[in-house]
Amino acid sequence: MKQSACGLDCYDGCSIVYESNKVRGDKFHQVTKGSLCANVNVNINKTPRITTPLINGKAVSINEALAYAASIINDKTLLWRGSGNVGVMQDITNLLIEKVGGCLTKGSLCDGAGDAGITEGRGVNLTLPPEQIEKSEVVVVWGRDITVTNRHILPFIEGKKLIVIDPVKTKIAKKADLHVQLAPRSDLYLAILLARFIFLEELHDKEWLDKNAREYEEYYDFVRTFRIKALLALIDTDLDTIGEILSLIEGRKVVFLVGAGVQRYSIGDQVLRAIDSLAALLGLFGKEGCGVSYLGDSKLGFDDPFRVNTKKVLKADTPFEQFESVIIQGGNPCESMPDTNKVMDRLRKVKNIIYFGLYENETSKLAHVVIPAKNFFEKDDVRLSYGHSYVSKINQLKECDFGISEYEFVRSVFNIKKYDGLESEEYYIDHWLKQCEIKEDILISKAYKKLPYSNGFGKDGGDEFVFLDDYDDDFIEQKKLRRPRGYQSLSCDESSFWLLNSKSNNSINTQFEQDNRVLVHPDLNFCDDEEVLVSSEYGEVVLRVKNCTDIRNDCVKITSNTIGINRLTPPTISNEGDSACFGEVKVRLSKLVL
Ligand SMILES: Nc1nc2c(c(=O)[nH]1)N[C@H]1C(S)=C(S)[C@@H](COP(=O)(O)OP(=O)(O)OC[C@H]3O[C@@H](n4cnc5c(=O)[nH]c(N)nc54)[C@H](O)[C@@H]3O)O[C@H]1N2
Ligand SMILES: Nc1nc2c(c(=O)[nH]1)N[C@H]1C(S)=C(S)[C@@H](COP(=O)(O)OP(=O)(O)OC[C@H]3O[C@@H](n4cnc5c(=O)[nH]c(N)nc54)[C@H](O)[C@@H]3O)O[C@H]1N2
Ligand SMILES: [Mo]
Repeated sequence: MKQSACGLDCYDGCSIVYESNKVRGDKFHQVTKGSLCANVNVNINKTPRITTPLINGKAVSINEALAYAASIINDKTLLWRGSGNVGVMQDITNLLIEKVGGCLTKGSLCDGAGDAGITEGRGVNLTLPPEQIEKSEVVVVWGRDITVTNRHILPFIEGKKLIVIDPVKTKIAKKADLHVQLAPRSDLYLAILLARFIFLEELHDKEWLDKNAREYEEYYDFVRTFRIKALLALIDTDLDTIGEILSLIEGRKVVFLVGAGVQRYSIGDQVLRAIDSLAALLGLFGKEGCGVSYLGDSKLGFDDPFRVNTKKVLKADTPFEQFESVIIQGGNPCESMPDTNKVMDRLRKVKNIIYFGLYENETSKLAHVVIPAKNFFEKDDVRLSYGHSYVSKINQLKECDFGISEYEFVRSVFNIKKYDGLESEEYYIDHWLKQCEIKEDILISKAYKKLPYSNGFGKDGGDEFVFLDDYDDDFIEQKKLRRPRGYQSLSCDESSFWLLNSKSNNSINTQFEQDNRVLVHPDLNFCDDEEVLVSSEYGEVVLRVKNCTDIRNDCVKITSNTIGINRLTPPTISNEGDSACFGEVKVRLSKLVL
């Protein structure tokens, strides 16, 4: 029996047990407690792998591919790394890029905007331990599709009062005491409106605020500049619902489980900051059974041996064409980046693309050099998590005679180029492991705090919480929100729909099963399985209709494993955090003329 952990990009970071060629969950793991999802149990094994190295479409040996790669990696090289595997050893390629004077990326396709907002308000983004979630009385699931993306949290919230805030009636919303099916992109305004009523009804925790966030009177002035009626219309809710939310959370131990869904917008940082501000008003930081959980900064507090100082370009809007060679490692930008048409145009201008990955996809098809990688079953690594603070050692469980690990890739290129300075693989793995705390054989991250922010905010504690104090939203007309009269509904016109992004059970982003559906409300009068052209100002894609009463009739929903979804999405970069804004777009639907 061997122990290891799943390396896929997910909150849960399951630890696994391997016995007689079978993978199962580890029932002793503090969070994931034994069950595994289909992705790590089934889908990863049935997805065909790239097994042959290629140079310009011709099969070559791995040594030939590496020699060629080494000859084209230089100071005009960009490394674009995805999150196909979130083990820490993925970042070892930074050392190669530093050595050749190449370029890396900054920002994110994922949680960067929200993370920036959290950092503005709290100073650091600490993970709320699942043990605190378990101690709460009320759980607010806010733009997180937990039955799909974070299912191991479910046992921790069982039996609690449940509020779900999501434009989609998700599986968890169907079980909730209250589902607020708000308009997309209105969470900032909901958080502001709730704060306003908390002040009005004097529900704020003055004792806590006087110690930890003394500027709350200024926040009251700020939230009062918004018109209640305009906010209600924008959120598409009413005063009864606001009252219901407040009566459920008043005086209770409340946890907000905030997901990436609320912040896939230019204002994503403000959304998280407004939600944090709401939590601060209620005094929910640093207390048992309370807090705001978001995707935590898993590397916080660690000395990172792969942190390097290189040039960086945006990850979400990458100027690929400025480079002579581009290495794509553990990612699939031709499907996962926003504005696919622009991404493809830019990548086609690159002389040499090296694809270092597991599966054939739109990105590998464009590559000049293909290098098969090992998956997380086939190499050693260390797994941190953005959902909890437990650390797992990833141990090699299986052999792979065709692929190479990221360490082996870097080692080979160092050898070919006669570079020195690379330590052994064990050295780096140990470097991460030895920084962890060990409690009863369990590895715990440096940043673990039993009660985050109980000593105040900021890097070293002791600071105060900083309320949202500025407001900047170009996408909607601000003056209508703040001017006394003349407000018109800002939701979409009848022929355009918000694009809702979400994840699916049988895929992790673009890995494993793919989809070809657009979910629409039956009000729109499409037939199931009918093909429709979905278009935006950036591009178009033909998808099959699935009627669904769980979504609002001003939205369509497409999951992130749908080929072509990103032909529709904008290259917009969030105001803070350099993040992609997959949700900030309206699409049209047209019947296909036969
Ligand atoms: N099975 C599976 N699990 C995964 C993944 C996967 O692909 N498959 N991906 C992993 C990754 S990379 C990530 S980042 C996490 C992300 O997982 P989550 O944090 O759950 O984020 P999303 O899946 O982006 O969106 C969650 C919810 O946000 C809602 N939403 C969309 N727009 C809005 C809005 O404006 N306001 C509100 N309130 N809600 C909105 C969607 O309807 C959806 O239900 O999941 C991880 N886990
Ligand atoms: N429209 C829309 N687009 C989205 C999202 C959305 O919600 N909507 N979500 C965004 C989010 S949250 C994320 S995190 C990104 C993810 O986007 P990417 O980071 O591009 O991840 P994937 O598309 O899953 O591609 C992962 C690839 O990594 C490779 N891989 C897997 N394991 C390994 C390994 O061990 N080594 C190497 N070398 N390669 C490996 C596989 O070949 C796989 O094709 O997508 C974003 N794109
Ligand atoms: Mo993500």
